Amino acid sequence: MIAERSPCLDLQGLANRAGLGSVARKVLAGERLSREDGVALYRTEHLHVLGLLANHVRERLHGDLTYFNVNQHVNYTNLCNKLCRFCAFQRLPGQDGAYQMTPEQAATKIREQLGEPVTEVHMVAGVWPKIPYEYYLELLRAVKAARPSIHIKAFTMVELDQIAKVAKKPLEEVLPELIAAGLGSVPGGGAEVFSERVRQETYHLKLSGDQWLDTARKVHRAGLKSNCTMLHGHIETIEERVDHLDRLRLLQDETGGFQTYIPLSFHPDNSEMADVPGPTAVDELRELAVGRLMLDNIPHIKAYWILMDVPVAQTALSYGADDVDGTVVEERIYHDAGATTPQHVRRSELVQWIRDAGRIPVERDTLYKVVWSADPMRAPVGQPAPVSRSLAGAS
Ligand code: V47
Repeated sequence: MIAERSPCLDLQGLANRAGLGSVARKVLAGERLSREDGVALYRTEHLHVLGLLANHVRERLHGDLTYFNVNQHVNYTNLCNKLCRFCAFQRLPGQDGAYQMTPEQAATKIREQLGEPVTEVHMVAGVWPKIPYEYYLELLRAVKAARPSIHIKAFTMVELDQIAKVAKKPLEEVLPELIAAGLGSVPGGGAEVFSERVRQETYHLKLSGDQWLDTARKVHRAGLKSNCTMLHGHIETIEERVDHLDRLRLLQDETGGFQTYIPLSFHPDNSEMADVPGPTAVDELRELAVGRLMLDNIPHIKAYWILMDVPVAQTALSYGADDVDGTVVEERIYHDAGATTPQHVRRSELVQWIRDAGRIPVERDTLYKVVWSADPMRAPVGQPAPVSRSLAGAS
């Protein structure tokens, strides 16, 4: 059992004074929060009380353990016909900077990192209907051939929907073929905000919330784990965010297939929504904390360091987050949209960032098996990452 960090803290008293008494009672009892509770958490001015509540849950589940992985991203094409207004990465053929890697070029990216202890490739890209089904299978096979031990986490629900379309087969038939070619799990992108209003205004050509969730359901039923996300800090309302979280939570009750929730901070630069300022660091901490508290059935919350300044990601480890993502190597989606973080960090830097935040670094693989641990007693190498109590269970 993982000890809680601040057993003497009068969290209930602090929450009472912040007007969050009834929410805190549920959090301390391990009870599910309602949509109204979610709205109250977003509206509170007492960010630190919100953070303490989220930290309580984070430490109840994981103690001080904080996960990272040694990974590399490959964005195999930026060709895209979805024309999302928030996206600075997409290109049409012939536009400046448009590209599509051949499977062999993607494999070269993998071979370039053979000297590093990479365990995962994260492959997401644009959606381009002229790319044939065989390309996706070849891409998976080429990456696997370049590094047979690598776990391929690839294709958002939106890409999978497109792959099934070009395959001219139901996704249920396509998924086993992708798995046979090397697919190991699915990333969390493409969900945006499930609100139909937001979809009509910003990403109307992409999957609706129901379609995204239904695709995730099929992915989980095929035996694959996935992540889930929410793109926040643009035109969405608090109620729309709560609705999004609640719908993720309901699907997780049904399938148990989500490993990690990642709030994606909107980056406005070079997009059609460049006039929208995007979230502040305080907004990012709030988003992570509310996610930790509402998503009582999803084991991990990721502060994806690429999206936020590194000190914010470190602070987030006390606002509900227990994962910071990985070494990344090369990232296009956020850097095209103005991210100023580095693109590549070394494994040793991730370890140091986590230690500097007062937490215990644990290297995991994609499915949260422990690869290396700064505390092998609490997180034994080769074992699944410990989640100390049943996720929604009472303390
Ligand atoms: O689907 C695009 C989002 C997603 C912008 O599963 C933007 O571990 C903010 O899937 N500002 C792709 N967000 C990223 C993604 C991801 C990232 C990190 C970890 C994981 C994981 C998955 O990025 C897209 C879209 O939702 N996005 N443009 C933008 N300007």
